[in-house]
Amino acid sequence: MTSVHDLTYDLLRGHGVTTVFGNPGSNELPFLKDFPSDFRYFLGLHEGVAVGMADGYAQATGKPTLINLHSAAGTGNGMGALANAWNSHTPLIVTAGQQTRAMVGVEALLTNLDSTQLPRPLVKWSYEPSVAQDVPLAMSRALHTAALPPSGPVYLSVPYDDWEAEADPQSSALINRQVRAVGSFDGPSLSRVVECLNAAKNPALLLGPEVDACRANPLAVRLAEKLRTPVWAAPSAPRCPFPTTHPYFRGLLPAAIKEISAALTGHDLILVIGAPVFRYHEYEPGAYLPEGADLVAVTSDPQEAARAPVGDAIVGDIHAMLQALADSARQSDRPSPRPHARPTPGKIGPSPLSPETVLDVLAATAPSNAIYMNESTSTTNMMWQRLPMQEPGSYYFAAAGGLGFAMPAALGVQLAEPSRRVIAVIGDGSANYSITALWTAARYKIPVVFLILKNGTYGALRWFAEVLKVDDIPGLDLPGIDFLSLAKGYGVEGVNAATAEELRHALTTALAAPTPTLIEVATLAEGF
Ligand code: TZD
Ligand code: CA
Repeated sequence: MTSVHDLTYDLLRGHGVTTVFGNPGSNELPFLKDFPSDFRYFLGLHEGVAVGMADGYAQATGKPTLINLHSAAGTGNGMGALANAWNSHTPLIVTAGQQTRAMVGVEALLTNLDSTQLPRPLVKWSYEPSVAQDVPLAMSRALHTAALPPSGPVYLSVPYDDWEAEADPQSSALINRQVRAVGSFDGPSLSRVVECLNAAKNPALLLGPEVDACRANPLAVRLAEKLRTPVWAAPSAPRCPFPTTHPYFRGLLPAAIKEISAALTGHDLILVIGAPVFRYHEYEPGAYLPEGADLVAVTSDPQEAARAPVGDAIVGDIHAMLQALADSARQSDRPSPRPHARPTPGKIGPSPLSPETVLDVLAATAPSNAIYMNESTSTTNMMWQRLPMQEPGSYYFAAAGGLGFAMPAALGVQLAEPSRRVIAVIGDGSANYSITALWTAARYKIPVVFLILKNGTYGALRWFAEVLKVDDIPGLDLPGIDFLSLAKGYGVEGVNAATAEELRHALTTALAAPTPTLIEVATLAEGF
């Protein structure tokens, strides 16, 4: 006989899902038993780390990724990270062990009460099989559902006695099933967009994370060069869809209604690809679009299309639609957009360094194909301006703004991209939400460089307090955190860099090392 356990592993193997991120408990041991030697398990010491690692891994590979968490409490600890995964359309299969069926009714310890409700609304689908023989079908459905557009997390709760049950022999048909979504423009909708582009006097291109997620960045460059339009990254973009070094690139759009209109003034057509319209943050009411502008959005997400307050939208496969647009757009003969002014270099003064200087040193020292994880909240704009991000998959940021993403996601991205170097730029506040990621980095020798910008405060919240015109906020300062001791405690090499020269040296050494390094650098709490 084949057990539900073995058949499920065969199914996962058949889908190429042989990497598991998790944190186990007693309910999960029957799933993890006899762990096959061709599978890898990465232990996170907190569920936010397990989900964050899986999020990074899934985003960088573009493939559904399996997470195994402990019942209700484990799921709860992972929910903050799940908010980010939901917003970035990350295909995650979050599994959690349920109590054994015979004891769910009496609510024994570790029963996951209303298990399918728990992760909502941050999952596309949530399920607990009614009988053990349904587990392989449920896992198969989870794999396909997570991957189908718009991709996203799903949740599967499995009573632990199900794993040793006998599988339905017919379930083996699931192993090789393929499910695909196709969908580009039909003729009329493509012609309409192309006609709008041809008729526009001064179009603008706004690109979102989905362009990077399907590695369509070179197509975006082709389209922009044909149209000769300036290009912005969509507000709050958690990935980098266009080379930041390209002369047409204008940077990250602000995330306020009024400021977006101001930045786009003068454009009569705004083409948005692979982003919601828009991911706003600070509230500054105003017109959604500049006077006289039309907007067309292309997205894989029907909800994003439906909820946009302005413009038309077309839902389909981003890569296919961008390809069609790049092929069909007419080569414009308008003058090329003027190259965007480069930021002035940060002043190299004594310690503490300005964040601009830190980023300039980083840009000058890191390899050109480095991958940057950003969780330094007050320096996000500076990163878009100063870091050369040229290849697809060069930048990741928490898509829901939930802190605790970048340190573990850095590990997942580094595992997915062993030939590139991952540098996580982390604020001294953000570093604490998933600090145990350091242990996982050391344990599995994942050579991420963690660059901690220590300005002693929640800098972005100080800025936001000014936006909201509120004073006397308690709890915004963070004195007295010693990141070198934390690094030591978790087994990671830690080094302090006080000057630009020390930072350059520390980065060079860290980037040559086969193991992780934490670099702590004191920075000025200003510049935003
Ligand atoms: N908790 C979680 C899970 N996510 C959040 N986004 C916040 C709290 C609120 N928050 C922000 O949105 S930014 C920020 C907080 C606490 C400050 C982060 O401080 P930092 O970076 O030191 O990491 P800066 O550069 O000093 O802002
Ligand atoms: Ca800080």
